[in-house]
Amino acid sequence: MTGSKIDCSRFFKFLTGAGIEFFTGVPDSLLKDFCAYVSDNIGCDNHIIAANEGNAIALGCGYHLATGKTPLVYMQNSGLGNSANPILSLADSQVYSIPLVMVIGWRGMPGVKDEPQHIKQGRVQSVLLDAMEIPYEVLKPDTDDAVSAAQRIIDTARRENRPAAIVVPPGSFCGYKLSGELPCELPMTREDAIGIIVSTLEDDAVIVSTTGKTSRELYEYRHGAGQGHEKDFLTVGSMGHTSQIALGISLNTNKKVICLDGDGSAIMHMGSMAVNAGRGQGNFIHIVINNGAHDSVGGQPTCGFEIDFVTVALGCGYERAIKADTEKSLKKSLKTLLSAGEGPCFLEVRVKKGARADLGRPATTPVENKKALMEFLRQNDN
Ligand SMILES: Cc1ncc(C[n+]2csc(CCOP(=O)(O)OP(=O)(O)O)c2C)c(N)n1
Repeated sequence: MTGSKIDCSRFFKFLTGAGIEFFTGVPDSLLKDFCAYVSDNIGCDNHIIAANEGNAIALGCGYHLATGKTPLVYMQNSGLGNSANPILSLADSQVYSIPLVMVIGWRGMPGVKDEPQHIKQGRVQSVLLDAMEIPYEVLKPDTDDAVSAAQRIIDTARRENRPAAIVVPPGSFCGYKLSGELPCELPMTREDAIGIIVSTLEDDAVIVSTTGKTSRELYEYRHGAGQGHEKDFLTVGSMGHTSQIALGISLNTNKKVICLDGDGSAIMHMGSMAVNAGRGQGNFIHIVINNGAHDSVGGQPTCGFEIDFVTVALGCGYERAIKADTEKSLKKSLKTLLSAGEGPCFLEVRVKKGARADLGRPATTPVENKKALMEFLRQNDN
């Protein structure tokens, strides 16, 4: 039967029937229906949402070493960079030669409208896969076709003991909604928290905001308040690197620099917290808005609610670290941190997941954003 989309249930049943029983990766909006289906239909021991895509490749390799079986590693194509090292120096056929099946969401596919941070990645994706000598097939939006392509890729991965990839264009999978989500008691949304934070800051504070809806909500807040965007750096791509951008700015300005991070993003490159703590100064405030999820790409869970960010921050050596989960405690925490002393500070804000359905996207380009911020920093630090 020919359909116009891939049926998650049939595709998943095919994969498990073909002996693919372990799934790991970092979520992508193009794969959200498939990943939700996997979450609902396989035990959590066999589906692990990894901190970053390189970790997912390594986790899959460990699974293979212990079981001899073939893992599946899913990611957005922006995760290819994170995974290049373990693909080439661990799983590659000239190193440990490990069979694994990658499922890659094709953001920025040529001919399909997408955001600036995805355009180049989407255009060079095939070149990157070719350069890494990863055999791949692009899925067609039809279940039978997708199953045949996946079968060929699994066969290649196993026959040649190497990573091989299935590339997924936008809109390939039929819709599937994760079942059994528990209601969240937390009163604030991310957007509420952003509004409170921005309206509490000193006028000349600089904000570096993380990838996904945080940057979109910050942009809309400024717009709605009739403010310009020159004090904000929107990290539209480069997930997980926001706090290092903020650190780099903060070490070279007298202004307060606020990193608005997400839990998924902070966890993706959590090692940067150790560097922030060691090198950041009193003008650096790292705020993690923790909704326990990769909300921007479908709300898949992170371990954000299972870990204690404040303890991690204090253990790394931030001068102060506090947690807030209500409007009142957020305002109080901000007051404390904004008047704090010498060293870098940390704030975890726990919120419920979710965003407005009509949330817009920045109308300015990344280069316009960069120029305006650089001009603001230059003029105001003189
Ligand atoms: C390297 C990389 N992997 C995956 C993505 C896709 N992605 C964009 S935003 C996002 C979720 C971010 O989660 P979090 O930081 O917790 O913020 P939230 O969306 O929950 O506000 C993901 C996975 C990406 N942009 N880059």
